[in-house]
Amino acid sequence: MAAALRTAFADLEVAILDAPALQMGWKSLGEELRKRQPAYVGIGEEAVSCVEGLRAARLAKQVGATVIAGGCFFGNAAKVVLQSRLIDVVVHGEGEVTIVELVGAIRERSASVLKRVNGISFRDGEEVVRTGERELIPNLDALPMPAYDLLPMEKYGERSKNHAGLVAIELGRGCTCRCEFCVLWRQMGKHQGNRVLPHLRVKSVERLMEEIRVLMDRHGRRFLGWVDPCFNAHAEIPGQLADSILREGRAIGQSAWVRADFVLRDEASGTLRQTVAAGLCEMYLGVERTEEGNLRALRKGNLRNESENAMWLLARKYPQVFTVGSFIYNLPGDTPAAVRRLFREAYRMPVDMTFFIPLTALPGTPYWDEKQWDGSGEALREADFLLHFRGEGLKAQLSRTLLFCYWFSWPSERLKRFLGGFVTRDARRRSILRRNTARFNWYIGRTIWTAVLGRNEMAMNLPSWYES
Ligand code: B12
Ligand code: SF4
Repeated sequence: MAAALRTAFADLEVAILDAPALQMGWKSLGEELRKRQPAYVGIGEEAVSCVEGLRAARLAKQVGATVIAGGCFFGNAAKVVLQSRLIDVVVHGEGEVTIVELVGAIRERSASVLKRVNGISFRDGEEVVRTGERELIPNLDALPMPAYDLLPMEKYGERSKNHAGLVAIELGRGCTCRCEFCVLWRQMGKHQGNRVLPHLRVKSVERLMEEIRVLMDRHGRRFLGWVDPCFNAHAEIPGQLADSILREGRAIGQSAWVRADFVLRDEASGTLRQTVAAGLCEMYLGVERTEEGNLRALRKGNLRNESENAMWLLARKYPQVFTVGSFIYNLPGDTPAAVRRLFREAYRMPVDMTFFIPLTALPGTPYWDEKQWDGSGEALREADFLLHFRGEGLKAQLSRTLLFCYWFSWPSERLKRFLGGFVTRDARRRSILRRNTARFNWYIGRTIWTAVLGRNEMAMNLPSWYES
């Protein structure tokens, strides 16, 4: 979006403040805004951090900026966040074209012009106006090269042991599937009347190689974190890209979210072998559940044991790949017994690590209802995908069940991989396992300790420079 803005407006100075990367706490962020006096401030946040997003909006308002919000949270909660009066305009869906038209319209300072910008919501008096749907960008290669020069590139992965030289990069947008709980296919979906349909777009191999060359050669990046909701949704591009990476002798570490059925498909076509050879060494598989009924209800597909088969394939044929299985709990009808069973079945697979994510009523999913908005966003702090043990609700009860399982349930495959991980000759795997075990136990220890002290701290840890 920064690149799109500066390409469109030669007289607009564009900056990106990546506050966490710059270790910029609230006080210094306020000072920075006062110094720069921006005319427009754009913010985008996950639901869990929308309170922080609104806090940043307040700082921006204090310096007289027009505040624009977008992304998968604000874009799906426009009505309620606009009522806070901290946000002037919300951008829905894909941002690059809309932000350019929007800034052009704001410069003309009239609501009637704003109404002609598709893909936004804004207040007109007391009324919230939502304009027409924004068409998706048909060809992602038409996007300007990301404005890497505006980012503190050297900071990403600076102190990381296993992701040194990290950078976020996207192969495409959207997904071919439409899992019920997922906001991502909707965020980049195609609107048809009142319906949103899954829609996948990918960049060309030439364009992707151009980005990779700039990232590696100009910015010294050594690990690509693919941000795609589903990296292997397209059957050809990832494999063709891998061929190009290998042809240029550029093998580079990579991580990606992938679907199990596509892993199996890509093994059959030879694509998987190529992507792993080009450096894909960390794969996150959304397994979600092991029972057919729940997979069907979640519209996940993979009803024929594809997830387990993909995990076995990766473990046997590509042992250099670190695998993470993500599972969903807190479904209607879940009980501690069902979650204990899910845990055991999850570890029937040879998986290196698991995430158990509670079904969360995120804006943009059918589970969200505007009435859940509490006026500040504080209640959404629970939307952090982490275990929450306090209270008597089902989620807390199931979180405690999972904690118990993590500590005391050791199906043979889990024990084998856990112990094997500590003595393996694969230094990266050993290091990831050690660090994750330490982090997990630290998180649990901290949660228990704060509960003993009677304090109600946020589940996510805040850095020491947070308020500074
Ligand atoms: C990379 C990533 C991270 C990285 C970010 C590092 C980095 N520097 O890139 C890390 C690992 C830190 C991270 C952490 C977390 N993440 Co995360 N993350 C992602 C991921 C995979 C990619 C984001 C991305 O770059 N997308 C690509 C861009 C192009 O798409 P986009 O963000 O949608 O942006 C476009 C539009 O939405 C719009 N837009 C977006 N923002 C804005 C702002 C303005 C002003 C405008 C006009 C438009 C606009 O325009 C953009 C271009 O078209 C997404 C899933 C996904 N694929 O999107 C999850 C995702 C955003 N994360 C999620 C979560 C839950 C988390 C964590 C809570 C997990 C945890 N427990 O640790 C934390 C929270 C961090 C925090 N806020 O404190 C959820 C958020 C759900 C929600 N609706 O709230 C997502 C959607 C994943 C999911 N499965 O649902 N994450
Ligand atoms: S496969 Fe993944 S990205 Fe695609 S709809 Fe399902 S959960 Fe979302």
